[in-house]
Amino acid sequence: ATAIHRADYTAPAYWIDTVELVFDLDPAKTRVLNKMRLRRNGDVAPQALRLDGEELNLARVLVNGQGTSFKMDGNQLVLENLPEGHDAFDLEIFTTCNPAKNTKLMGLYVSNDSFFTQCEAEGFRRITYFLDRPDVMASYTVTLRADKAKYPVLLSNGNLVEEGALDDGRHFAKWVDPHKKPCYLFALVAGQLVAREQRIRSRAGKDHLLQVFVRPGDLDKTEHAMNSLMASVAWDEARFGLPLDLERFMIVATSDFNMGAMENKGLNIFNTKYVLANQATATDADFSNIESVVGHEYFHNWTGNRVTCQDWFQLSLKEGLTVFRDQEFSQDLAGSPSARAVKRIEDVRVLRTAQFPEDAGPMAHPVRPDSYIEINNFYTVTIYEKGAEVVRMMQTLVGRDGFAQGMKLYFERHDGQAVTCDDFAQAIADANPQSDLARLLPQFKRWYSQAGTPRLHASGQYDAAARSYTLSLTQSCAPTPGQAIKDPFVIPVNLGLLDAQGQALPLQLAHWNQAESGTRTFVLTEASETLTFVNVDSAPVPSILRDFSAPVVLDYAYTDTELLTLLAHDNDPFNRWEAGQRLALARALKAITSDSDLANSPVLDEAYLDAMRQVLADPALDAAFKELVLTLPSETYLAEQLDVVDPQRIHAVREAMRGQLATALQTQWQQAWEDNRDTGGYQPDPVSSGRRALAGLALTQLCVAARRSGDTVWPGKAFQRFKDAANMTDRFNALSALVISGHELAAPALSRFHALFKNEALVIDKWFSLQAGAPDHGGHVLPAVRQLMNHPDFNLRNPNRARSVIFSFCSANPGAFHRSDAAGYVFWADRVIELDAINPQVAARLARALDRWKKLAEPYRSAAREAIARVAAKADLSNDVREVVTRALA
Ligand code: BAL
Ligand code: ZN
Repeated sequence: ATAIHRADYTAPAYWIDTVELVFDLDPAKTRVLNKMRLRRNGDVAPQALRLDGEELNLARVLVNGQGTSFKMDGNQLVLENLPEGHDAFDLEIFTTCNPAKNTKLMGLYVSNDSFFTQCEAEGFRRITYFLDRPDVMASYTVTLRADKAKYPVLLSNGNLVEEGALDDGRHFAKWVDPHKKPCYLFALVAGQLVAREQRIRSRAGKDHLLQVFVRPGDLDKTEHAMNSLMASVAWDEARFGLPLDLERFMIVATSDFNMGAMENKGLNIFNTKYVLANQATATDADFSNIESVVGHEYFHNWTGNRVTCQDWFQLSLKEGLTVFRDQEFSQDLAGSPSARAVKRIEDVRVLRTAQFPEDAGPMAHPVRPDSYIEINNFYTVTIYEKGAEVVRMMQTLVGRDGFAQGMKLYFERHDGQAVTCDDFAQAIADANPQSDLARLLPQFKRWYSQAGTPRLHASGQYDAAARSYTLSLTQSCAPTPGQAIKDPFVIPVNLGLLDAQGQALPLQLAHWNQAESGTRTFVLTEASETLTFVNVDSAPVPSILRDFSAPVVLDYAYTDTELLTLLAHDNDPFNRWEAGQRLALARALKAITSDSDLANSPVLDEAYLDAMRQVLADPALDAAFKELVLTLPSETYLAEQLDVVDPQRIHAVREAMRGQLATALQTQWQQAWEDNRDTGGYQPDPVSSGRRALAGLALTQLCVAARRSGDTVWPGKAFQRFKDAANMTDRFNALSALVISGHELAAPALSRFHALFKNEALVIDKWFSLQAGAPDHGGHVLPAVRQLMNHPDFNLRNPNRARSVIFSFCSANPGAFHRSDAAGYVFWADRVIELDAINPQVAARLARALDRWKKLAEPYRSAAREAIARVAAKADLSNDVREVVTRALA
């Protein structure tokens, strides 16, 4: 496989104006008749038409109704004898494919006896020969024909214009999409489905039909998805003036899906995980994920579908922007400043534990990559989450209203087009000509072109005599593969100053005429800059990067006293939480890098424990916030702070910290449990879900403390709670408390849980995942995982199930995965190879689990390298896995 380079982009040699597709749906042999109207692109030198196709059987090609010569060049169908000149011509292609055998879940496939499609990025070529690239936008008419009894529901994009009966018990439906679209947004669904329906009238007075299709029996789990969809429609109109542009908007859920969901025009196809929820089967986290994914896919209707990407290098144009929009949506729905901050902290946690490692590893790539081998490998946290941070920084630089103006200009300029990240940034800047963004645009765009996480080094000096405080800021960014030197970024740094008592100090720079209290944004553009604040009455504690105003690592040598002040008083909740994390991090790193005996030298000191006691007992703080502060930095996050990683030491230290926190705060945990255990009738709102989260953490900690002391009361209470719980969140938290604390009651609870939910696939995923992700006690997890793979409910072909067992172990359980006997890595290599033969996209995700192998201490490092090399030595790997392992070994 060869790399594709962004610099090689050329416009298509042909345009496809209309597409008429007729499908005769049959699991083993589906016939696809594709009639297109094409014309040459006059801007490009005359050349053959090269259509992409994959795993298709070609039966017929007609040009203007006549047979024609053609040849195959690899996977491309090449037509050289096409009509000359610029008149449009008809091209008719008849192919068949085998959806039942399609285990890659790209293109047209069968799941639970229904047909689904997934075309992004390059799945449409598995349905018919086509110019499978996002800058070719066509009008689609789609006719579906199938057996009526087996496939009573026939759906495609747009509006249903005709339906009726055919011979032999078959029927048909004809759909016309009123909007032009790239083929990656094509979709069809056929099967036995039922729908929750909702009619809505928009602000603009238009009527729409919203539908959520699921398998019969799941209808009672669709209310939340429908509510989320209605909220999304209302939000996009209110915040950005973007209305729903379709009479009908459909969501369909399938249990076999590579991704979370897909924004096909008017016919979103979702992983069931992000649709189905009721209080008995779904947790608060599920409810919240559904809200944001439903929002995300809906928001793509404008950011992605109305304006799409010129080429796949621009993927973040739609993904970064749409993640930013779904984050803002969730924050706006959350309401209170505290609930907004909780959402922000959760988003930053994802960025720092998943994207920062990616940016520092072998797969590091800019938000707008310059090359790829397999585009499926670039649906990454960098494109999505870092891309969203880049958009967020633009909003910070132009203000919320300025950003809305920029969006307006973007759509005025580009509606109906396939464009680039540059076009987006230009529109936001042009709508705000006086802004820092407009002034600094070329430099700002380094966020698109340079990979790697910048480090922001800050140091402060107070001059009591001059009543001035000097803050020096220096930025740097380590090399990433293919990019040795980085130029300075534009870094918006939100700043505040506190005095020693935690009171906000006015901020006045020497050249600013006015002092301001609260937060000011300083825009760092040079490698190093110094700020001098005047009229500062006492030595300040700086609160830097408030609300995480840029995706950077902040180095500042905070003292404990300073961090305790910030934790207790900062009025920026993000930095308040961050101070607590820094206190824990410093202690963890000290213990990890020493060879102290953890049994005899406690990791946590009284100052830290007391600060945590105060947080837990503080009546002014929300439960959700307390839960975040009391949650220790993850093992993955701890590993990222170290040059050499001993995963077992990290695991042991973190477990020791957890145990200490459990025991030392027992009284407060009990109080937190008592105060929050009963949240009344179930509502998935931020306040009650925060209370359930804190109660859940408290119960786990009480069980952990009990394990240390030998007490059986709390495990008994957890078991009781597990049995009595009125909702899945409380039930699952109680089950987790038993599993995490390693209590013997975990086993009967797990069997009972399985028996209760054996018919609920998504709940059984949780059951698998909890066991594969459990803290390792003496190496028990890997054998348990092997057993789980032999469980009758395990199915490697179902991505959710594969993820629930294999990914939960390899990617989310470092303490169990990184074994000194290398058995975890052997297991990983076997699974990557096994999965690759079934579903390369899922296999390549799993392959990423060893991205950071070079940081590992021996013996892990050599063993990991050997495992990766074993995978790489396999001759018939997919491009997906080959690209990941080749880069890992480079
Ligand atoms: N476009 C792929 C799925 C998503 O990001 O919405
Ligand atoms: Zn998306």
